[in-house]
Amino acid sequence: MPMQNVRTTPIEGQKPGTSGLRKKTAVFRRPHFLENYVQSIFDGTGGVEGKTLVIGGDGRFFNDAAIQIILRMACANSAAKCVVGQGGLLSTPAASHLIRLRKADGGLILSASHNPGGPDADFGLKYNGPNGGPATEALTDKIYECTKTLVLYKIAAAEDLDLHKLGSHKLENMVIEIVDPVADYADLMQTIVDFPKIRQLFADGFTMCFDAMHAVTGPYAHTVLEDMLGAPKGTVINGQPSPDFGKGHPDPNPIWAKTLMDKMHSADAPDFGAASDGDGDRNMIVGRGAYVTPSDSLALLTAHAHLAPGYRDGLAGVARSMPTSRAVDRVAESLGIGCFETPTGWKFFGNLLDAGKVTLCGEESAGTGSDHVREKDGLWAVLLWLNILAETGKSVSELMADLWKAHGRCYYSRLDFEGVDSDKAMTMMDRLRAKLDGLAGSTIGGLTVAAADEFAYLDPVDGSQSTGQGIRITFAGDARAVFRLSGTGTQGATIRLYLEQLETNTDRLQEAPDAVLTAVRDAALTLSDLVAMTGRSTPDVIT
Ligand code: VG1
Ligand code: CO
Repeated sequence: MPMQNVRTTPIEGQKPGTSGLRKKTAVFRRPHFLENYVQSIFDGTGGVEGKTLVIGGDGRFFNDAAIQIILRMACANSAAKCVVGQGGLLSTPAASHLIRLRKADGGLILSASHNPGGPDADFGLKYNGPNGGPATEALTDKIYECTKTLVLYKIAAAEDLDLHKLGSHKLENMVIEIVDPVADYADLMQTIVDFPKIRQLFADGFTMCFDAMHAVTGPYAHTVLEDMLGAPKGTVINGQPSPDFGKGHPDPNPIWAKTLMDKMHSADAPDFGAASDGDGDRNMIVGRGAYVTPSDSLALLTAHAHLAPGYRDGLAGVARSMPTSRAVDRVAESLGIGCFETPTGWKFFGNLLDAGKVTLCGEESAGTGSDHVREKDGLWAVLLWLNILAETGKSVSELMADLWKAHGRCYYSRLDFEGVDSDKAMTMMDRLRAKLDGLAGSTIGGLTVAAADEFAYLDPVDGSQSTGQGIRITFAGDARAVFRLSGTGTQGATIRLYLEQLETNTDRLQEAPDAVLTAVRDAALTLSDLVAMTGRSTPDVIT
């Protein structure tokens, strides 16, 4: 079989963001674009000769075609073996698990996660290391450097492989093993949560709706919730992965998972609702008439994890991304365990998990996970919730009310201003940054600034530093506003404004979040001059 060395030239803009490289699908399909990036991943990680790679994606448009290209390139670069999810499917957490289970050298995950899919939408690719987690910043920097000097990539001239045929196949000297994407993951879940207990819960009539949003979690949820745990058929909705996610936006939040939200607020709402994103690493939790913010969900899971067999001995510690609310900090303090604050993106949790410093981690964007893999894991979070609901016999709203009574409530909201002119967004951030030093002590709209800085992270495990990770302004009275620019968008800039207000008065734990957050929102908008600077007065998405 002929191996081709293809001459190429560096392609600009192949810098990985918060979670791999994300671009318009049309950009990924341009001549050499994918190939250049894949070769840069191979080169940047020291070559793939003799290595084993795990490959799979969320099933979006171009998933299978991209996998065929990656397989031919892995072969030409002398990889020993590729383990591929059947049909090219692997949820991000399942891929992370498979890398660890097979002791693979790394993996390529094809996904743009919560971004829409299709020929006119988004595509993405990321590299995970042998620990199953996203490449560290040091490694993504190396990959990016390779993209800037690349002049050649290697590819085998071979026919497409049938990705649906389970078992071992050969491409020249490389073995390709096609595996059931769900089986190993489902086995892992049984070692963490109490399946018999949850099965009993469903047998007793507990009702649930899981919205897979036409994305990759569908097959996992059907198998685990309906087949293994006995939830009635129909518990999982939108469970068939589709290349354009049923023309939807596979982002599990109250805006994009509106069908589920409406159902959970209707008269005949089930006991429990959940949704997951394009690649299955995010989760939304909602009780009957009660939406749970991801930050609160992390705090709740931390408080009750010991009820599940996998965490019976307690947690080593917890970690949250900086913009995530400080609800979990308060729970961690009461448990007497460490709580780490990291920059946004799962790659920053990997070292803490590997070093055994933390057991649970989470982000305000609906990512929660634990040390069972090195990615956030949507279905796992749902199962842990079910375990807790089964053990306590309480409803979602009862559990939340108890949590707030014990620790106070961190009212929380995120405002996203999307598709903002990049220069304007940068200028706004630059001006805000320039003001930070003199802010402490000043009063804005009745709130006094307690501290203001730009978050920088010193990794306590390997000593690496990450700067420029978001501007945070805390106010007297336990309010906080955080500004960041998104690193996953594919068009213009997205400004994220995160708002938080702690309330410990037990008479004020059931207020409308919007009303509670008005003061901090107004102060943040005044301080940043966002409206005048960007010409945008209302956010596109509020979660
Ligand atoms: C967003 C979220 C972040 C998450 C990242 C990847 O990043 O805010 O918390 O880790 O997406 O999640 P950004 O830079 O756009 O704010 V996923 O589910 O896209 O892999
Ligand atoms: Co995702």
